[in-house]
Amino acid sequence: MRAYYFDNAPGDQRLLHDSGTPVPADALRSLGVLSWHIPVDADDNYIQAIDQIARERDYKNRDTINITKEGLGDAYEAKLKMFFEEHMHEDEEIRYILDGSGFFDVREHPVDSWVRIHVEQGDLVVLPAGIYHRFTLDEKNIIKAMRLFKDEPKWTPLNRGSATDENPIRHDYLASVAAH
Ligand code: KMT
Ligand code: NI
Repeated sequence: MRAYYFDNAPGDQRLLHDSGTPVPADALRSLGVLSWHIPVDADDNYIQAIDQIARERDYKNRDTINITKEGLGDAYEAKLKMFFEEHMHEDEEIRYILDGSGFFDVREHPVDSWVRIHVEQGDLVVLPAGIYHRFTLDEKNIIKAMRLFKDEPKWTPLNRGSATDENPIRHDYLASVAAH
């Protein structure tokens, strides 16, 4: 996993858009973004590592999502568009990348710069509830991810606007960032 400031240049969202300025792991952590690298191995050892983190963090459920033309069918274009709208969720967004790659862009509070996180196979990322973010495939156009969650996930994307700015979960998030 590699993180850097997004260059804000126009053009295909699937390109790197690397400004050349890296964002170190501790800066990501202070935004509440957690990450691990757990290689996907043929022996299925990675499952045990995932199970352990899931136990520690109380993620009781999981499923997998296949973001490809075949995996999403007719919903493909609409889903990709939705993923790339700036939004928040009232729950953590937890993704373990089983195959392929993509970009999570997260807003760095308080300056509101986009930090681009390139996730690849074996990366486990936790975006905190309330963080503004978006997702896109990269040029490989394929990602397969395990989604972990506690109970019934509240994954409805709440697009950024005056309502999300006043959402209590957003307020809790901002308080947690300020406390760092
Ligand atoms: C989401 O909610 O944005 C997604 O599930 C897409 C990314 S999964 C790697
Ligand atoms: Ni999201």
